[in-house]
Amino acid sequence: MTKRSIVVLGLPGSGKTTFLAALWHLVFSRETETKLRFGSLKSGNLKHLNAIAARWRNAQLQERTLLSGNQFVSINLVTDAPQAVTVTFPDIAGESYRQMWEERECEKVVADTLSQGSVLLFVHADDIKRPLWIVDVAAMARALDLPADEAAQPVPWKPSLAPTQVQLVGLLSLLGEAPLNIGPRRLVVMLSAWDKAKGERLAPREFLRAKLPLLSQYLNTNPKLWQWTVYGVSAQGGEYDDTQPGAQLKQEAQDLRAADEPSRRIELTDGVSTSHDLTVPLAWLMQ
Ligand SMILES: Nc1nc2c(ncn2[C@@H]2O[C@H](COP(=O)(O)OP(=O)(O)OP(=O)(O)O)[C@@H](O)[C@H]2O)c(=O)[nH]1
Ligand SMILES: [Mg+2]
Repeated sequence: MTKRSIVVLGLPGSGKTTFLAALWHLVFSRETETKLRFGSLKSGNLKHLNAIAARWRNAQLQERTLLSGNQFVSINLVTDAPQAVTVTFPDIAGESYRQMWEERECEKVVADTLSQGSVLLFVHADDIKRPLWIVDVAAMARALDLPADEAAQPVPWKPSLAPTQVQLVGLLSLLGEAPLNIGPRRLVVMLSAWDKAKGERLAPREFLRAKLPLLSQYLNTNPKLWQWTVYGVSAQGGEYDDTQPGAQLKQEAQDLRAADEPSRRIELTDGVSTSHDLTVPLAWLMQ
């Protein structure tokens, strides 16, 4: 039995829990062929996995993972070779990573997880905070008719104002330094909510280069630390319903619920081929 750990990394709201929910349904239901198959649940909170998979099947948004709600799950996944691989996936709150970047603090249990294994880095493709240019902000202020003195007020900088790519490069750099450094690692950038981004007609790698150039350049220039690839993933296949009281039900979620095999909602692409198989990036990480 080979043991592998996959660290699921991503800022708050980047699609980590949704991915785990879809993955659990996919490997457990066996509705479609997958590269890795479910062997057994090794350890962890089965109730949590079942609850997030049930929400996913019902086309309902996942609840935000709380700092106190970090979950650690180990699943035995089986490859075609008769060897089983135990994969440990933590469902860690994006808040933990936000805290790491903004406050330079990390709980011990999160640090222990980050000190092992390959990395599945989630980025919500439709929620990227871009760098702002002073000239653009000034033009916006003029367009909004803001009084000149109000528009000119400096805003004190704080880490939460940093663009997405700056925060992600900061986080990945921390993984390359003591005490988290374990030498070269494999990394998959998962551009989540790809259903919202694919209209731009860019392959995932081109999307990364165009929308997150600093992250793309950082990965390209650090081959000693990162051997990496990138996928676009739509784990939901479209928009899900919000379960907050008073929220409107969406037609798209209704259509997704009506489909026979929920696994077919899933789309994963490397820009060349597309499949429903979320285990492909995991298999790549295990090589
Ligand atoms: N359209 C679309 N939205 C998605 C998809 N996957 C995730 N999202 C949305 O992204 C948001 C965040 O998803 P979560 O899975 O809760 O993100 P998370 O990374 O676990 O967030 P934290 O628990 O706060 O760390 C939700 O509004 C999801 O509905 C997708 O495939 N398509
Ligand atoms: Mg979550």
